[in-house]
Amino acid sequence: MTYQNYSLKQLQQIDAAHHLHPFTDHKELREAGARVITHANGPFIYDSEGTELLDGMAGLWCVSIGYGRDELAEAAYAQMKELPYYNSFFKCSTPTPVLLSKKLAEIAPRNVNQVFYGSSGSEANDTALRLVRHYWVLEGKPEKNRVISRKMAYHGSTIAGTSLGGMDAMHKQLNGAVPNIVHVMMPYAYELALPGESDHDFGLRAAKSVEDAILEAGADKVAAFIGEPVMGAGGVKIPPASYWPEVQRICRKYDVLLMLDEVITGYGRTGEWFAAQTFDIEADTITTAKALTSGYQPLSALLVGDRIASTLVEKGGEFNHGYTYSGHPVACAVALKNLEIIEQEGLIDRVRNDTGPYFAKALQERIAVHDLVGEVRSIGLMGAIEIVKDKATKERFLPAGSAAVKVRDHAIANGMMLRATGDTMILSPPLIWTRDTIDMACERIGKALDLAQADLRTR
Ligand code: PXG
Repeated sequence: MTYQNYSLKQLQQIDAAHHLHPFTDHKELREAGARVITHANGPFIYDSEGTELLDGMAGLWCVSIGYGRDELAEAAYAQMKELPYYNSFFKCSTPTPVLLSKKLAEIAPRNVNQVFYGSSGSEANDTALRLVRHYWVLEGKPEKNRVISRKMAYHGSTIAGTSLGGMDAMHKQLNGAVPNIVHVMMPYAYELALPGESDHDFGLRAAKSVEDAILEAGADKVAAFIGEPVMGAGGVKIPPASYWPEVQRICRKYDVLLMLDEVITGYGRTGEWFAAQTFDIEADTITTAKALTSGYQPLSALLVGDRIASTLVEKGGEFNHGYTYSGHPVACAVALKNLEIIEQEGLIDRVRNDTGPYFAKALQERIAVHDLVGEVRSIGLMGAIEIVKDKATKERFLPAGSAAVKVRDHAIANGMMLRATGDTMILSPPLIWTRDTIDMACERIGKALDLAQADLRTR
């Protein structure tokens, strides 16, 4: 590759001149210059200066089997030579999406047996929204078109994704969302539980906000509820055990479809193939992407439950929706190999029985004790660290988010890539992490917390 002929400074200048980045303040970026990641191996990424960083975010919640896996490169190469592309429109198909669909039907919850492909989680959620609304039209209830979501949910960045999501900053810039989507409270006990309210009771109260929204609109107007089993980008918010069973009960009671967004939780992150299995949720649609290919190719799979799929098939008529790259042969070949590796290496069992519990214990014993930490929580290999000024009162540093950014910057300077969202540090490591990698991460995060604390004291 020819980038080696460019200096870091030149790459940064060209980047600033021509490249608009996602979720970026471009004025700020142009002053600082981008960190240029040039290569990666196993759990480590390397920048153009040769700095090695332990990747605590698996790229962006996706590189589950780690970097530098020749098997995936070879699967892509072989497929590109044989058939780089053909569409799945007009009664055509190609072998790899066929076989991937079979595999996904095998590993998905029992009521889920059909797959619709796209290239990103956002696209898959767009498909999901269109599909549930189309379902109710086919069922003769076109007025049943409202979708209930949650504040702080992240469902992608297209117009449908942003509208389904509950991020205020994104809605402001949308300046006009897809109609008939409402947002209820999130199941985030750390900040929203009332004094003395148990986790159990809080979970029921958060679920009741879904019922209240259904009753307010009228059940005959509500198509579906959508939620991430564990809210990811919004800060790894793990609901109390009482939450999902109650949401499920409410959806059944009012005949409201249940849409799960497993773009982050899918393919092993919570210690089962899907968080639907971890939380025992029966969903009508499951949105997946990211770890489906470990990020080696862009691919999303909307898993569609039997209820919707059978109506679609039985009632007939064309579903007027699809993408050029739906069922892309190369992306599907890479996904098949990726799932095979996850299985062969027993990565999901390892998360459930070994690294997940070890990660939870390490965070509790080594990170939660720090003065700057209000709470740690984790499920499988996704975790959060709440940064506070005062552990007892949960008071935060001002301005909001500034302390977490300090922790992040010190972490990066100490060889640990992790992310801050608001005042929450997020961890979502590759599933190949071992106990040793977890130890290394905790040591580096601990150091970052100490250094941030020293800064904050002198401020
Ligand atoms: N749903 C969920 C739950 C996601 O986390 C999407 C949909 C959209 O997927 P695409 O492939 O269209 O990006 C996501 C994506 C972050 C971050 O900062 C998280 C995501 C994307 C970008 C940044 O944590 N998740």
